[in-house]
Amino acid sequence: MNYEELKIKYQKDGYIVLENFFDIVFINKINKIVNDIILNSKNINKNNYLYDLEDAHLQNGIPQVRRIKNPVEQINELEFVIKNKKLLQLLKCFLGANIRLHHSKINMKNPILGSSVEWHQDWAFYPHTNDSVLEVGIPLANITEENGPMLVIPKSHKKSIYNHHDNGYFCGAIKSDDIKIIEKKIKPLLCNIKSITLHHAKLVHGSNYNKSKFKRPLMLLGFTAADAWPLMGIKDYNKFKNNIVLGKHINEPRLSDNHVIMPLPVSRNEGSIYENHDGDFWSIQAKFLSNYDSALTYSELTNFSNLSFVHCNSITFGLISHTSSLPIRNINKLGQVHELGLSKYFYFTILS
Ligand SMILES: O=C(O)CCC(=O)C(=O)O
Repeated sequence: MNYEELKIKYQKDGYIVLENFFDIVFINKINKIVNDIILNSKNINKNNYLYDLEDAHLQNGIPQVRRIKNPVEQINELEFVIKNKKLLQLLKCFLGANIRLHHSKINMKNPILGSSVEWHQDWAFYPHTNDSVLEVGIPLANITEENGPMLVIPKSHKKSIYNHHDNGYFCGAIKSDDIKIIEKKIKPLLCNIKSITLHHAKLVHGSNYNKSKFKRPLMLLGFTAADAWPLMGIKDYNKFKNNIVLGKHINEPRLSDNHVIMPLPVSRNEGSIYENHDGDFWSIQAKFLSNYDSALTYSELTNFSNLSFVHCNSITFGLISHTSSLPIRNINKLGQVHELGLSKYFYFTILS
């Protein structure tokens, strides 16, 4: 397919995947720099301007970086990525002759721990005066079903702009009631290293946690047409001007008819998309045992406990409801796990 045909596909579906776009030398160069950034995270123990850390960071001395923030803007050696001629040529076809870098990030998605990303539209985070806004994905490893590929809802960029608020505050995630309707047509963006993905800022997307033994680093670069101006304003005008990667700065924003819900007021615990949900959560698992005389054991429940308290954020209470009349063995080793077994029901029955 030539770029014009790809553009038609992108306009129709809201995303495209291009296999073998870069050569391996280009990707290896990025990976070498990224590995050094990860190694340097050994010196820090809380989130800062560059690092968004998993809760398990430095447990057993192992760095667990969730996201590298604005790497291209902050690490000079990575500038070559946004200067790549082939990439700029492709973007020119999609966004026109004048293009601005909006942001960059690398989501590391480490084995087992790598966090999921809730369903969202990038447009909800950074609405602009027009929707010539997209994000490029550069996988820094092969992306498979198991390691938490980005999931997209094809054609959703042409439908609604969803509310990304929780209790009146912007939380960066679509409400679960809305998701029940849109989640039906999920498409995982599986691709090999050297590929590139493009998705429209209004496309609904998210991703699961990494179930594999392999990390899934994904570099994401947000670009806009230079005449798309951010509705949330410009903090640093010089930086805004300097972020032009192709063509020239344009001081006359193009206005187009778009539905916008402002990402305001900001979340009370302002942080990345991984952290913005307010309040805390419970995790619940129901276990049916045909023999109610056999007790559930610690080893049968370690996955539940790990997923709840190591992998997820903000889960404060884990509940196992089961059909054994005996208590769970060694439940105290499972963290904040509590049980509601048959003995409790018998107790309620006798009392009532
Ligand atoms: O890392 C992913 O799989 C999804 C990334 C994403 O949508 C985001 O960071 O906004």
